[in-house]
Amino acid sequence: MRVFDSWLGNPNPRADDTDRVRELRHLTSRWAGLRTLVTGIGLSGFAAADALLEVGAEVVVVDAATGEAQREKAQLLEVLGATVHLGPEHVGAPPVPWDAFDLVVTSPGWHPDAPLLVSAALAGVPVWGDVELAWRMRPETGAAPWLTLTGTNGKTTVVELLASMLRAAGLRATSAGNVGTPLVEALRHPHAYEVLAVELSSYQLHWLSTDLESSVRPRASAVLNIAPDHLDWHGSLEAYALAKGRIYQNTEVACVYNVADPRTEDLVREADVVEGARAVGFTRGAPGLSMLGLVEDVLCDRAFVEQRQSHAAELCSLADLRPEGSSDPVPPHTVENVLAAAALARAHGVPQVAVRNGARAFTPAPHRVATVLDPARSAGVRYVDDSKATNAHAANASLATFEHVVWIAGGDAKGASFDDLVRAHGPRLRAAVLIGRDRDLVADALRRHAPDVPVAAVDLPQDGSVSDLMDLVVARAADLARADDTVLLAPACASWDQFRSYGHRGDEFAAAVARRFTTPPGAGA
Ligand code: UMA
Repeated sequence: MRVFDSWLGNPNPRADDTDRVRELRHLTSRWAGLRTLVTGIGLSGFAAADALLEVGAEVVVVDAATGEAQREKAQLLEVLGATVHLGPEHVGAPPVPWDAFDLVVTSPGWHPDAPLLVSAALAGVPVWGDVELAWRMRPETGAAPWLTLTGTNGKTTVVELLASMLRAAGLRATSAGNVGTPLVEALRHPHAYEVLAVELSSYQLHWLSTDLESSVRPRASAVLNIAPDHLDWHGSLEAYALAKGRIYQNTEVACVYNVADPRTEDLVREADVVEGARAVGFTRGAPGLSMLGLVEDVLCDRAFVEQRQSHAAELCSLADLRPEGSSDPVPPHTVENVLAAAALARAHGVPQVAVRNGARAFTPAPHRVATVLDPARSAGVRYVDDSKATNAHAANASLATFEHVVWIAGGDAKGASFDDLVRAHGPRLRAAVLIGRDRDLVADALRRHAPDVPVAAVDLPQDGSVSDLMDLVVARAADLARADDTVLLAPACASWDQFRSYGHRGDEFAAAVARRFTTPPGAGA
């Protein structure tokens, strides 16, 4: 047995795959009788246990939680033949000695230093994530190829854009993975998909098999960007980046990287890929050879065209990326997202026209740089909800979209610092309205790097609700804004200190804007 001391830069041990586990390569391998311990009964754990039971494996499931959702799922799995242990007392050590197990399949949210996973490694029992399991459960022939992507921000948007482009090409495609549908579930869909658009988190990438040769082999793969996030889970930015870089491993056709983020290109350079796989960049500038990029207002491809030495193929224009009838500026990161999705789609042979039709058909999920009130109805000021900007990297992208901004920021900073963000955007800030637990961190950065920017701090009123808070925030922002400015909710922080979620925070903002600017029926002149 070999135990990795520094698997992907992570200090936690990891056991190599055993012979019994190494032979599991496709759906018709010898799954029957495989003795598995599944950790977690959430989305991925439930799907993994269900799939394993169907192929005749012996399945034990453990989960620290004992809520109604867990109990219901436990009952279902028990009917199918699993043994389930719920409660914190069951997640510190295996329910029976480790020699009763061949494999642990872990849910991505389990930390690598969870005592159970460390104990499995020390006992020589390999641990896979649900993504590795899904890969090994593909049919031996005719399996749908995977187009995979990861990144600190933009993953969900790009995976949905990619799925839209694949469908526009007439392919039976869906998005799966971190975006919500576990991969094992997508694989078992009764009407098999022809190709999968796969979003992978750094957690999921961490738990790929140590047997790299048999592990996931994407047709094309992309890292969109890398910025500090989830450092508590991975231990360091280096370990986080290395986990992300695993996505390029075994890529067959194209490793897609972000020209503006050299770390992503470095990861391609270090990856062990299938012979013939190419590095393909995407850029908001003019594309070099083997890149997709922007020339004036046209998104074009100089990577997947025959005469790429001298030619670029037109994919779509900026106008195709705006909602029908909208005159909103196209945020720079939207261009990058479309180019990244297009690179993955083109690597799979999707024609130019389908890239354009897929981009046009795509509707972004809410709370992502969404205009909630047209300037014509609010004294020339645009109100924009980017509540999804829960870290500085994401806020950076939306702040870069607008010329003069009244910035609404603050919340749970998750240990981050805001110096770089304020240094980059200070000159275009008209004012800042700050909320939430860590608002002083943002205020301090403003004081250091943009001391002339007026700052208003808004507290939750005593006995008031978050709706009252947002009314005050919008009122302050409206007072500070001038015609042609944008009032931008891009908090650079998580919302949990005051709101249920970033969605809740964005909804409250939009509602407060509507209350302030919508004339009640019958109140008009
Ligand atoms: N649990 C324990 N002990 C632990 C940790 C968790 O018992 O130490 C149990 C919980 O009680 C719960 C279960 O494990 O019952 C949850 O497992 P999980 O956290 O892995 O969550 P799943 O429901 O399986 O969802 C996971 C992804 N969640 C995480 O990575 C945290 C989902 O991504 C993903 O959509 C889903 O698999 C399907 O693939 C969500 C996410 O927040 C959206 N991802 C992070 C992000 O995007 O930043 C990485």
